[in-house]
Amino acid sequence: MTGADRRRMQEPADAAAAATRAAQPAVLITGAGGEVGHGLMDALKDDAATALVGLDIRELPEEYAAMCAETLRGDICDATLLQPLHERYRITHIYHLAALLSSRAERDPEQAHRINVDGSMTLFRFAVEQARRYGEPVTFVYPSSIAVYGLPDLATKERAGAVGEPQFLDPVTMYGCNKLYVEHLGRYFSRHYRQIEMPPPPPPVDFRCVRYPGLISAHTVPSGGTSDYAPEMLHAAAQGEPYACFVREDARIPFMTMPDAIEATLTLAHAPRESLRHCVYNLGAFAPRAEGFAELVREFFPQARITFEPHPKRQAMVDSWPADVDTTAARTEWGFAPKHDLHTAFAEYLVPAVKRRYGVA
Ligand code: AKB
Repeated sequence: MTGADRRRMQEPADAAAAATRAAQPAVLITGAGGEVGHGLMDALKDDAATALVGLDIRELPEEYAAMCAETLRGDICDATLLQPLHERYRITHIYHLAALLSSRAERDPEQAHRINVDGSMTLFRFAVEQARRYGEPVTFVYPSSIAVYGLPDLATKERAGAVGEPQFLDPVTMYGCNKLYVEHLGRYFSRHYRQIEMPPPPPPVDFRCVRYPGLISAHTVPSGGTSDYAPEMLHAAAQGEPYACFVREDARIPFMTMPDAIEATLTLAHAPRESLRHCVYNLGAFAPRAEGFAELVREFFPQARITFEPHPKRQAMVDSWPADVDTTAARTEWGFAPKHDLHTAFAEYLVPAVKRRYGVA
């Protein structure tokens, strides 16, 4: 190698080092105004070494905006929104939460594809540019979903039990198709990016993905999802309102509490790279039938008025999702260990917190 060659190789490294010195380390959260976004911001706000940058289509509530070094309001597909961040921040982690959930996505599939897929591609491009400038891959944390699965019928769902990550990947919803495709994009950017170049460039992205089950929070009621029947049932009972559940009594999918989902997402984000053998991990903590969930709600709120009035299309989506998921990979590779089972979720987290929230004795 000549001296000129050595200088040519050294220059980008020197430029990256200078840029790194000038820019502040930061975490970017898209969809920061949603329930997972709030949970992540609550958990990350005290890390003085890392700035938070929150992006959402809506204005962030003041309390959460105050946790951020910078907030961006706008469309996730708008690359110009992100452009100014390159100069100011070295983004170490992206938590890409912005998405249109499953029921909403079925009402406007084209829009869902734009937000869920094109929006993700905008973020991957942003990560590539960050990696080029700062000479380090960006840890890209992506919540996927049980919606990536598509079980063909109830008999197969019953037989399959706890489904593993590579099984039944034939989603029937636009949202599920979008999530599965972005999982593949993440694997591409972290393992095969520009593979034709010799030598191939270092991976711009360290992609880490969890497939969330239905999530239940005591503090927020989700909207636009199809697993929403469980949190809706609980929040209605706590407010003394009747609730007509949009799936059958025997409908069954996995769930976990919001605090366990936040904890798991952060644990995966910070797990040592060498311990991770997969890009995508199932998460889940309990998998009751809708009727089992209603029984527990009635146990804690004896006045609860719950009926079952299945919506055929939303029911079909839930029927296509697994009754349970196999979480062995997450448990063994990075120590996934949810604190709440179904009973402690109610007794120790959901019921005390929703009672406080709605001022119930
Ligand atoms: C939805 O219902 O769309 C989401 C999910 C299962 O990912 N909660």
